[in-house]
Parts: sequence; C-alpha cells; structure tokens
Amino acid sequence: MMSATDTASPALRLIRTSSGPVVETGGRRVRVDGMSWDALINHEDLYGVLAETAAGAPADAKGDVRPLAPIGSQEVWAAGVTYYRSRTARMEEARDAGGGDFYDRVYSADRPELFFKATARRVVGPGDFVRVREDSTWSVPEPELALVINARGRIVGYTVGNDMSARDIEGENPLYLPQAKVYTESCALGPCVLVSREPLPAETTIELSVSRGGADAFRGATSLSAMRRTPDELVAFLYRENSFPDGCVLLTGTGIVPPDEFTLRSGDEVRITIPPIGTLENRVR
Ligand code: DO4
Ligand code: MG
Repeated sequence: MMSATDTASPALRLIRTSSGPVVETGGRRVRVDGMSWDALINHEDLYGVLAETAAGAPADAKGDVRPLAPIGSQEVWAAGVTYYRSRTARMEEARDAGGGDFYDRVYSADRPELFFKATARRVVGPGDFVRVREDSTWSVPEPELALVINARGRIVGYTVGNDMSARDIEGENPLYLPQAKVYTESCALGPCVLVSREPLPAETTIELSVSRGGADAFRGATSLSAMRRTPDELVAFLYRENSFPDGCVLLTGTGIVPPDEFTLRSGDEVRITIPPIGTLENRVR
C-alpha cells in the first residue's frame, strides 16, 4: 500500500487560518485564494486544486498562519467501540448499570455505533482549551483519527481528534451518552487536514500523552491496525439515509483508555500525535 507521504503523491496539509485556507507542502506554506473552507472540502478534486496552488506560487504565505480548528459548516460525528480496548473499558465502567453487554454486542455487530458529537461551535483548535464538565469527576481524552468527508461521502483527508468524554456519566447509564460526550469545548480537531488520495497505512500510530506539572501523567499508543472497522465502512453507515450538504467530520473511535484511577485535571496538557498528520495540543480547564 502506498503511504500518504509517498513522493509520487506528496503529502499536502490543508491548514485553516484566520485569513483563509493555506496549503503546506515540502516545508512551504501557500495561501489558497478565492475559496472558502466549505467549497474546498467539497471540491471535486481537492488534492488537484491544492497541488496546483502549491506549484504555482513561489512565495511563502504572509500574515497569520496559526492553525485554527479545521472545520467550517460541517457537523462532527463519532464512531464508538471500534477497538477492543474501548469495548472492555466501557463494559467495566458500566458494571453497576447492568454489565454493558451492549458494548460487546456493538463491537462485533455489523452495524457500528455512530453518534452525533459536535457542531463546529463546540469544537476547539490547536492550542485552545478543552473542557472537563464541572459535574464529572472522571473524564478522559479520547485520541482518535478523524476523517474529513465531502458531501458525496468521499474521504478527502484526515485530521487528529479528541473526543473528550465523561466516563462517570456514560457509565451511570448509557442513555446519558449525549451528556457525557456533547458539551462546550468537548471536541478538539487539528492541526491540519492531511489531504491524500491514498488511505492511511494500517501501521499508522496514534499516540497520547498527558502532562501534569511538567511530568507524564499518562502515555499510551495504538495503531490503525487495531481498529475493527475500516474508515470506508464507517462512512457508508454514516451516509446511509443521511445527507451532509457541507460534508462531515467523523471521529473513528478510541483505542487508548487510561487506567480507571486516571482522570483529567485542570491545567493538564493533552498531546495527540498521528504521523504524518501532526500533533494536536490542548490544555484542559
Ligand atoms: O459507546 C460509547 C462511546 C464510545 C467511544 O466514544 C469510543 O469508543 O471512542
Ligand atoms: Mg470516542
């Protein structure tokens, strides 16, 4: 399988900035003039447009190129229990609510778990704060590969996502899932969209570190090969009987769950890395 960084189709990173979209390739950043974020994501040939823009402009982009959350009018949805680790951790956390046999069943069922995660307004970008709910005493980051999908249901790129989750609220009753998952600053995306014509290789890793007072509070890693479902399969279910006129972002589930005694605290620094996309860094409040 070709890698997203193969020289035959060089990696293109699309960055959303306060002064418009910017494409980064080979260490150069070039402004993509005259197109909105939504129009770009839904363009017939996003890779072609970006490659042409990058080739035609000799100079680096001037002005503010600080990355914002790579999202326009898209909704964010999420898949759940796509890794064995997530299935097992959730069955344990739901012990008092009846054992969580539904997590086991959804892990192996044909139909995946898909839920609404956030509107763009609830999403934060690189360097912004993510939030722990005040009424939660057990919250974790969920580091996930995020698919950027156009209105026609085609995956056009990949970004890094954090599906912040209140484990105590979800564990008390599965019907509380929307409250455990959907709240202000409950989702982080960034730092860019890796635009690729090739799927990401199965050996691509997802790495999480949480630093507290300068020391590691938690570190973990997984790889896409541990995911039980394929991105295409998740997208096919998401777009079944559902339309997304501006496209959509889909988080693909977590394979990293810290031990039960771990909860996020205010001031923690969360870093999620997916080479070759980059690192998404956020502080907790
Ligand atoms: O089943 C609840 C949510 C699962 C989830 O967010 C995940 O597995 O990442
Ligand atoms: Mg998740």
